Amino acid sequence: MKNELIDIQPESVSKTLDLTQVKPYGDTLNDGKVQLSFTLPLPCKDESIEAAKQLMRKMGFDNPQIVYYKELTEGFTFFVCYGDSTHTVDYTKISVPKVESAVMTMEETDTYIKRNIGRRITVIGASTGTDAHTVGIDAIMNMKGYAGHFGLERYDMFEALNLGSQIPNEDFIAKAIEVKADVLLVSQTVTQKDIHIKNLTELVEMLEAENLRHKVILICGGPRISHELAKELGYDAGFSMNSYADDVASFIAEEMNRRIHQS
Ligand code: B12
Repeated sequence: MKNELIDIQPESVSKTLDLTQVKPYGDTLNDGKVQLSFTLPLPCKDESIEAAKQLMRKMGFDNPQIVYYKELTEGFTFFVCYGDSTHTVDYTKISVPKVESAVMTMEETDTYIKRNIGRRITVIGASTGTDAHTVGIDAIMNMKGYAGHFGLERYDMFEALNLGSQIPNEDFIAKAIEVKADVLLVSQTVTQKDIHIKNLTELVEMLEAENLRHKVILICGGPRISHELAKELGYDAGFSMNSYADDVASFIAEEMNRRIHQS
């Protein structure tokens, strides 16, 4: 099966790699080796180690090995295990929805906005709800940037306002109205008990109630956010790990241009 992936693999791999049956790689191709860790609500004893191994087999791992275990607290044991995956996936059948925009440099985006929008774009961002994680939204917005990518505050054509973390949705919307924001950036890191879904959905509902949803570009991001999830929740785009201000800035510029020419 010809695939662009094959072109980047060394010949020794591309000759033997079957993209319709991909499995994890450890020491040798197709050995299926996996390392995983979990905690069982069991005391630290031999029967619990056996329970962990049986669980591994039920999860589809051959040759389960417990390579480390430790009592976390009375009645709870943490395990690090190795096993050989018996499952494979068909890579050729996978298609993942992605943000469809060409990524421009900061200078190119500024020029694009000057030419096509003709004014500065106001962006506000925050980690909303109870989420206290600021590093993600800072990475996208801060002047000094992240991993060699300047944040939106550095761009000539963005007016960027970072509200920080733990911002209730109502305060976020009030500020968006006050500064006449064109774009809302929401960061969500904590996903325990699906709290991110609740926060993100609530924001969309509140924007709709204020008749604002269609007037703004609404973007969310975070380590467990995908573009697909973002769209499902009523956002224009979602960005996950390894995304930078360049990606977001390019999307905003192109989306605003598209909307101007649509109306
Ligand atoms: C630092 C940290 C903290 C710090 C945060 C300090 C701060 N000022 O931010 C403190 C100590 C406060 C903290 C607290 C907690 N944390 Co914490 N924390 C982390 C840690 C170690 C790093 C997160 C981070 O900064 N990543 C770096 C940034 C750059 O990555 P990022 O957020 O993914 O951002 C990138 C993309 O996702 C994207 N992006 C992110 N946001 C946005 C927004 C937009 C609009 C766009 C376009 C893109 C975008 O772009 C960024 C750049 O590429 C992670 C573990 C880890 N190693 O990841 C745990 C982690 C996130 N924390 C976790 C937890 C559970 C908590 C607590 C609940 C712990 C507790 N029981 O108290 C509390 C929650 C507090 C709260 N109310 O939110 C869990 C979350 C699990 C989950 N999925 O829910 C993690 C994964 C640790 C773990 N393995 O359990 N935490």
